[in-house]
Amino acid sequence: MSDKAVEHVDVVVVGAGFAGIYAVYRAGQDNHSVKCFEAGTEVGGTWYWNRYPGARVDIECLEYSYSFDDELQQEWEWTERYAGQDEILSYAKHVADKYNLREHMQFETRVVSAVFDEDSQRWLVKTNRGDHVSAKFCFMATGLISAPVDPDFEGLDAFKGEQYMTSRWPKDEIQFAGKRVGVIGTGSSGIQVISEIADKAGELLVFQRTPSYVIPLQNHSIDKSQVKKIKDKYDELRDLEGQSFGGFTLMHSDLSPLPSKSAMEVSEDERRAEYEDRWKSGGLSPYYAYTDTLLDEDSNATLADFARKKIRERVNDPVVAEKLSPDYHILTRRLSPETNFLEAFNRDNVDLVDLKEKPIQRFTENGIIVGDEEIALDIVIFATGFDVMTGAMDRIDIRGRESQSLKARWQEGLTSYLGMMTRGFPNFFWLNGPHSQFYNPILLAEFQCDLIFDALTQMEAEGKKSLEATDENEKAWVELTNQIGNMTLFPKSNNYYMGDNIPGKPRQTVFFMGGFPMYREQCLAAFDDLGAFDVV
Ligand code: N01
Repeated sequence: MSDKAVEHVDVVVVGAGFAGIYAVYRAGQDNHSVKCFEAGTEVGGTWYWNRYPGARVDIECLEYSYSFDDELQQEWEWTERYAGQDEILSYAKHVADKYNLREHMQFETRVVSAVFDEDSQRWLVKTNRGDHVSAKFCFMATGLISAPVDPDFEGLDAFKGEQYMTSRWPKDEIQFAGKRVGVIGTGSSGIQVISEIADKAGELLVFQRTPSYVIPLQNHSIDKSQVKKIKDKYDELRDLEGQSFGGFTLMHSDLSPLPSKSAMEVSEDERRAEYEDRWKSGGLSPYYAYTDTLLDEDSNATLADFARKKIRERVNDPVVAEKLSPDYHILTRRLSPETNFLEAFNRDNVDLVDLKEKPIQRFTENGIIVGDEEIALDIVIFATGFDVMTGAMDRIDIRGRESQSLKARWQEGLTSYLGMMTRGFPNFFWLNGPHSQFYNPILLAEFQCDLIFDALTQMEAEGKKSLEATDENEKAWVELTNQIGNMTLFPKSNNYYMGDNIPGKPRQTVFFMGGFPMYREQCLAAFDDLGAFDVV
């Protein structure tokens, strides 16, 4: 395809998920001309692509939503405590429409390269449809968990059944009735799809390599009196989110989002009661039970033992329960809130295939060979995960000063300043990306955008053109991020937080794990007067 004429804008935004939507909004508020490219046909990002049966958020919706405009917070009515994919997608569309953001967005267009031009000091962005945009500032809103790992199984081409990926689910409804359906992968996506289709498929075969720790989501219709209380004082909720580690507050319970004790400081009875309360509250509440669950192996073991006991209580067959019980440090892989996932294994039409006992050998025309047995399938669903944090940007040819490639740089080890930018790539920012705090992604995108756009305004007022991390500050940030990561238990298990699911990815934490209050403090100090940057 031949290149179109070069379009000049102030800001280019890549991706129209929640972060991209807000970046486009902020750019408009600051009177920047802006162009946003999105590969999907709609806004929504994760909630556009992951439309598999059962897809649902696990942060309460009143918190998993924008905070920037009280009118928006007040007018939107969620129907469930944890909304499903279609409702969240409707919310994203509503926001895009309310603020007339679509006029700046071009859909079904994938950015293929972003190259910094030293002469013009601008970013030249190209797409798979021949677009050619020159921008002063480049924002990557490409998602933290958005680059799927494509299935790479021997013989897959020969398989004659239907194949789907949870992360690229088709818009048409899939018929499962009477069919033999296989699901490969038992992370959060696999768990949600398995729970949803267990009673719809003729037979369901769950191919599990690593079990996940699970907890009931405890979803229910929204409690209108609770909503009224929140809406009357939304600011208080948003403040509390900002004080919490992860940007969610367990609002539908009396449990505290700000833990103050070690699990080892309390008696066994007190601890058990605390965990029981958290299981009743559901969702992500165990993350906040004690201060040291992710720091101390003994504390961690108390929660892991409790979670395994709950698995045994819910699964009838003790052999299956044992196979569904993880043995690694709990929370070092994502806890998966679910609805009736474990009960699915009590059904006659559902079987667990333990890939640790019998690994997948290859696909055939009719199904999969595990160990030396062929299992016939009509449908296979891959829920095999993502190249987390770096993957989406690595798939674009991004080149900074002296043509250095971001992907090549990151293959040597992850670099960033404040999880938003890196040296050698001036005026280039990412949202919710590598080294960002592990935090409610919608609120984090707002926080990061606000800091960056305010900085751009200040910079331009001072007649400056370029903002870039200093070498010294970047090194200190990388060191701090890795130091904190190494204080946690994450390096002690095999997980995507350390890049373990991607062969060849350098092993180091891809998230900042210091908690939002610390992250915010570091960011605010750095952006104060822009003293921490090279601004020219
Ligand atoms: O991906 P995952 P996900 N053969 O990486 C298995 C968010 N999310 O899409 O661990 C066999 O967790 C792999 O096995 P193993 C949430 O942050 C949130 O499920 O490599 N199996 C693992 O079981 C979540 O953490 C919600 O041994 C293979 C699975 O595939 C993140 O997205 C819902 C395999 C991948 O699990 C990612 O979740 C959904 C192979 N060759 C997602 N390769 C909410 O509830 C991989 N696997 C909000």
